[in-house]
Amino acid sequence: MTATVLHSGRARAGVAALLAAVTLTGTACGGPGRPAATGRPPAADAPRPQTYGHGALRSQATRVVEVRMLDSLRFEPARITVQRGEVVTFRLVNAGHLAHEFTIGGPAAQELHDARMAQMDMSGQGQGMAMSGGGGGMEMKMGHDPAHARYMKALAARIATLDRRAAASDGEHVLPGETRELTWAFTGPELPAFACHIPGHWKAGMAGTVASP
Ligand SMILES: [Cu+2]
Repeated sequence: MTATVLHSGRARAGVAALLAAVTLTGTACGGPGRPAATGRPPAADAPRPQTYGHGALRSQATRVVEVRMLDSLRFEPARITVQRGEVVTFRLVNAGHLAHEFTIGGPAAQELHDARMAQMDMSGQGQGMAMSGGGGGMEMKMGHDPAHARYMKALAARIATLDRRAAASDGEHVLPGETRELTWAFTGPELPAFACHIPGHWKAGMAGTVASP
């Protein structure tokens, strides 16, 4: 029930957030040649711009940073310092009883992942994955609601738009009690952020920043 309420709030904020994300991304990417002018979406396997860096192999990392994922919907630490060009392995420790995830990337990638998670969740596909471990399954009560249909259509359009603009990103789901790793090369001109996109978590503040020393 709580998560449904959060979704409604997020839906209302959606248009403003989308406009903000698109504007930010257009600026941050500096127009590195995504073929938006053709009106044709890029191929699904087209390489993403590496504006914020890219995923890397564990063997390339020179440092391991442990990030704990807490049921208070916070990362600990929530601010990480990296050198430009550094390759870091994040050891993601879910120390709580809720499922969490860790997505690293720029603003459009974060918006895109959040919208995809909402789409899965609202269409009923994501219940097992997103809600496992919490004991509080999402209740789906909006199946034949025209407002829900409009929301889903707007969400799909938003995802298509963001998908054309998002730079490279990477993510890991971490179930309660699990530890997973994700390696990222901070080689881009911009530094990414990180966030948890289990429905409601990002909006509740489960996000972190990356800064240079
Ligand atoms: Cu989370």
